Amino acid sequence: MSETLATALLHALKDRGADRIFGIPGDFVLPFFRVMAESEILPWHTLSHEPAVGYAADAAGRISSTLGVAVVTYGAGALNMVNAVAQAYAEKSPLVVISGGPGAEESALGLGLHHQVKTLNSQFEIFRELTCAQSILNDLTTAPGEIARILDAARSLSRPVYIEIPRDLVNMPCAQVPAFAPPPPNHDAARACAREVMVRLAAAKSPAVLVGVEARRYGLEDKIAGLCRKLGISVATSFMGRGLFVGKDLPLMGTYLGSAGDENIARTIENADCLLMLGVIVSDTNFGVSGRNIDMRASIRALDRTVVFGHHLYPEVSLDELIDALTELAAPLGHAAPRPLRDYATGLLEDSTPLEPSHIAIAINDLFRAHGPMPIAADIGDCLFTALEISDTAFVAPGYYASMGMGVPAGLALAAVTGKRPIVLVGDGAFQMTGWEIGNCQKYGWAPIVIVFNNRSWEMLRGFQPGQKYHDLDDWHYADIAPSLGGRGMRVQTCAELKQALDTAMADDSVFQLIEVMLPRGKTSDSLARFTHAIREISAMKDE
Ligand code: S1T
Ligand code: MG
Repeated sequence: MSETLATALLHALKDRGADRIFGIPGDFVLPFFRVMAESEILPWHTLSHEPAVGYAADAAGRISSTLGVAVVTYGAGALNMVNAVAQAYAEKSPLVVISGGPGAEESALGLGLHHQVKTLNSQFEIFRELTCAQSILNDLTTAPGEIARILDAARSLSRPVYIEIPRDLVNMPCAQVPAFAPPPPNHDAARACAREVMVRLAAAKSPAVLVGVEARRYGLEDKIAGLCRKLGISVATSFMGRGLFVGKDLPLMGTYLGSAGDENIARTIENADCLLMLGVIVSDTNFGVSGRNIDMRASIRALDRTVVFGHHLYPEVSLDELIDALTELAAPLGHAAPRPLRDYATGLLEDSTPLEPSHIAIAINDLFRAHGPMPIAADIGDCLFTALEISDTAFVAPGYYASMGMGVPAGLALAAVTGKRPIVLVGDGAFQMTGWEIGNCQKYGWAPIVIVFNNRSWEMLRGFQPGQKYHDLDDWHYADIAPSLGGRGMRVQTCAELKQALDTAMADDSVFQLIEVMLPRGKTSDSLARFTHAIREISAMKDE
């Protein structure tokens, strides 16, 4: 099949599992955008602002353990997406950034080009800091190999990558891109490593397993569930790992959130005398509120293709290979059956009780009981902590880099990728950033249920720093805006009104449903209250 540079890139994305593209055109990327649209190699969606394009493409990759793809123009487009790509890097999401770029002739004019920053290479240099591999495809003979190198890095390292495609080469003939070539297996090292892990687990009195985002990024949830069943020891997910193992046969304890979360889980993880961490990002949000510092020397950390034991490590052992080698060796470790799952509150009273955040979690738990679980996208803010009180379901949220604005775009991506109706949990502050993207639902027939936690505040910040007026936001009446964006809006104040609004929303999947939940300033979910209390305790101890 004769390829052009554009079709070779699009076919290579599809061959490596990319499911769709999110983008916004601009003159430097119009030639590529046209091929993307007319070739129909991958479905594509345009949104309204590049931060949302980055968030949606990132979420599309996360929810299906594959590559997310964002296509933007040079300068104003790509640089508008820097924060979303940074988030993808920090949270190990394999987001492919494709930016149009200036052609050879115009680059040689010696004029400053529109959308150019300092030099024509500035954008490339900026993205070098946010990605694990980068290339400007300005040589058609090397382009196929370059595309393979970049996309394979995204797949293997599960980090964002950057490709700049000069607009004058888009339709030039180009050879096919070689098929995905994963790094060569390292079976001996994986087996040696697995033997050492098993020796340590068998010698431990209270071993435990903590699972993080790499389990999803590399599609290993089934394998890890099978390993944990064989070992028969307690398993929890990290905060970032919320939403893993949904529907899998695994006695999962729940999400570890230190002293801000379930104390059973905190005790099991923090007192483990051998903690096996599989794909866990060692970050402050995953461990920052630990009741006691987890002794990392007694832990085994498999992340970023390296397995670290205290003071020595096994390099170049993929999580996949380690799990396979462990599963071969694993046998029951003779511990008591892992503790059962936490049960989640249900039975919201349909009365005139004024709403508080935790009521939203109960109402959604009731909804899932009646209609089955729905995928959830959560933004940053109390909505993310409220989500910890919701029963397990497919879940996407920026729990580490913690940029606001991902909730609604991620919800659109969940609708597009899963074909299921998602629930979006978003605070009023975050909704003011990217909430308007729900106006794009009508052209794609998406009908998320968007729950806006309207506390007229940047409430999470008020918890860290009480008493400042700048945490107050005005009441923008978001429900009233919904119809002009193509959906339905309902504003609720009481538990009965919330229940009614959710029933109404479930009954109409023809358009998006925005439920604006009025919440008092100063009142947060139980989970966030524990989190900010723990943060204040820890900083108070440091000040002593
Ligand atoms: N800007 C962006 C893009 N991301 C952020 N995380 C912040 C600023 C800082 C920040 C928070 S939480 C928060 C801000 C501004 C307030 C969120 O307000 P809202 O969405 O209404 O949620 P809630 O009222 O439930 O807090 C984190 C700590 O960095
Ligand atoms: Mg708020």
